[in-house]
Amino acid sequence: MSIQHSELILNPDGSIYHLNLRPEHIATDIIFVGDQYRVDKVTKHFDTIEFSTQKREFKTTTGTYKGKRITVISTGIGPDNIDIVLNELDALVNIDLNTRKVKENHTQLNITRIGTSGSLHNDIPVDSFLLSSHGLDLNGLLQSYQVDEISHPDLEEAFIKHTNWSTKKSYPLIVSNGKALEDKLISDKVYKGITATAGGFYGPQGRVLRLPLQDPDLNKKIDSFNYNNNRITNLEMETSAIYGLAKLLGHNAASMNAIIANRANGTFSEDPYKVVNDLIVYTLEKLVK
Ligand code: R1P
Repeated sequence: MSIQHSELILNPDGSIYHLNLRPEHIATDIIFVGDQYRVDKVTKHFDTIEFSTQKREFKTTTGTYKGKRITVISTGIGPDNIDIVLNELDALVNIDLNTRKVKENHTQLNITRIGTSGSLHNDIPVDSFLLSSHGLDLNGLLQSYQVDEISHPDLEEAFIKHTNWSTKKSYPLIVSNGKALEDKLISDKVYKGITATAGGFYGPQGRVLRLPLQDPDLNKKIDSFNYNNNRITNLEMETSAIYGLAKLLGHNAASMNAIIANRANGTFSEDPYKVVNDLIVYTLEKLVK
């Protein structure tokens, strides 16, 4: 069955709607960054650049690092953008854009996020690196899909009980990373834990400026959650969406976090650009090993 023009939208040049990309523009190894200006901070390390484009917040550059073809793409902020980026990247490799039919042979992408994040624990300090073992979906995006096969019911139920999670909020789905990519990226320099992914920066991450929170104690409860030595280490805004959609679409994903804030002791990195640049170099080196 071919996919309708209203569902799979192409631009006049045949590129996919939001990303402005055609299949030949992307590698199978992909790095996601949030900030569009971070794309150049990754690709400045490349040996060659073959292609670059930008539409809205989605800037894409493809080139090689130590001979390996890699695409770097900025996703902007939040899980809603991840829905666009992952579905469109998958369409570029797994749907024939001419016939609009799903290809018989599946292509797997390796997707590594290099992002910033806030630690929830005193013992995970600012300026450290953290790899997300799982994404905890606090934002509800994944509930639009059939997620039973990728969920972790025991962990999720324990989290709901521990936090007295409001039934008015979406179900907190927990999704694991792509193990093959974790094995490539992990080392004793990197903390590991469950990353909670919020759908906003202020209230959804427990920050109060002028608006009172539905549950003012939620961050403390998240901090004290421990189930069979699984603890929730950090908060950001993309990882669960990346992990969930990658799993559902058959791709490998890992999220690397530069810890720039510590929400437990109120500290913020004195040089957040340095830890991000260090994480970029670390991740590129691991990807080519
Ligand atoms: C919020 O300031 C943004 O920073 C974090 C959050 O996930 C959110 O996207 O990551 P990035 O620095 O990768 O964008």
